[in-house]
Amino acid sequence: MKEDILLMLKNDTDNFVSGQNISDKLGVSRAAIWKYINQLKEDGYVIESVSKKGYKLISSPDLLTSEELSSLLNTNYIGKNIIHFDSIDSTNNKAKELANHGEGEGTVVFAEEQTLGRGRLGRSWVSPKYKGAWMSIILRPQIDPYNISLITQVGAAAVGKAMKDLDIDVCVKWPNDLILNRKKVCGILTEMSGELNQMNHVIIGIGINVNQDLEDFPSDVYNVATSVKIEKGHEISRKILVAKILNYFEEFYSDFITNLDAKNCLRFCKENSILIGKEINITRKDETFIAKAIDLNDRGELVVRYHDGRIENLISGEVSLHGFYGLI
Ligand code: BT5
Repeated sequence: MKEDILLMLKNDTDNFVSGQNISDKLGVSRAAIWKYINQLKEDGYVIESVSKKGYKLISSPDLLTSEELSSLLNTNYIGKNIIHFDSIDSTNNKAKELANHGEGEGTVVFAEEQTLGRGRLGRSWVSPKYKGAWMSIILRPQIDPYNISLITQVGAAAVGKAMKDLDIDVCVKWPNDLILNRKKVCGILTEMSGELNQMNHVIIGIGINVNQDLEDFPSDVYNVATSVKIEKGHEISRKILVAKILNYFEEFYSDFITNLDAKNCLRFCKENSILIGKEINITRKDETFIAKAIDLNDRGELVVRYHDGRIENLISGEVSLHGFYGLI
């Protein structure tokens, strides 16, 4: 009901919408409308109420809800169903649970805050309230599980292109990071459920630091992390950024699953790679190897050349720029 009232106000922002009109259209009492209007105000909507005239929407908050995002999306299936939480342990956990219960492809789970945000290999992801974009997309690609790592590249290209549109000069750090001014601004966690040759579902979790200040980062990530706000010097609209990401995501992902062709997104990742052409450290268990990153191949693998001339295609793993003490 709250959403229906909001929609009526959004459809007529130039005028007051009378309580009687809302009541007639939605079949709710005037007292109930008053209650919902107050809830909307608590959510951050600025609504002018004038007796005998009704309600007028003055401004909307920067929330990652379906009401705020749907008019900005031009997708056919990505983000057509948005599930929004004020606070949750991890959007990837929720998306996985929903996917296991049959939730369809393209559903996106958002949370304003994650209390147990996850990185790869059991690491944690700092996700303070209203400051970032913490989201997970449910996918059901009919592809060989062998190609799963390409989905991370699709996500990286979508985030990267969206940021560039907003004049945020990010680089892609294979396999799952976006880097802004030599610090991590976005991390991607792709998780799959399925058998050896049969994919059940894939969850791509994307975490973007948007409007944090330096003090929002705890001391253990302070040196490696940054936000768009820190680097640009001003806040940006999370909903505009997120809508652009989902629009690009559908474009790249559809290309990939319908034509089994990820070359557009791979071209973006390659052209904006922070690693290609540089010496990198490759860490495996407790050992570190030095090699030069020379290419991103059409399976989304990082091609590296060791000092002895040996070439290897890395499927995933821990890499960092040599000489930067693991910072990037
Ligand atoms: C990642 O892991 O970069 C994947 C992060 C994915 C987060 C999203 S948010 C929505 C969805 N739901 C989830 O629960 N997760 C996904 P990894 O490459 O393992 O990097 C993790 C490391 O990054 C940590 O060990 C920290 O050093 C650092 N880190 C933690 N929080 C960070 C932040 N907000 N910004 C930058 N770096 C951070």
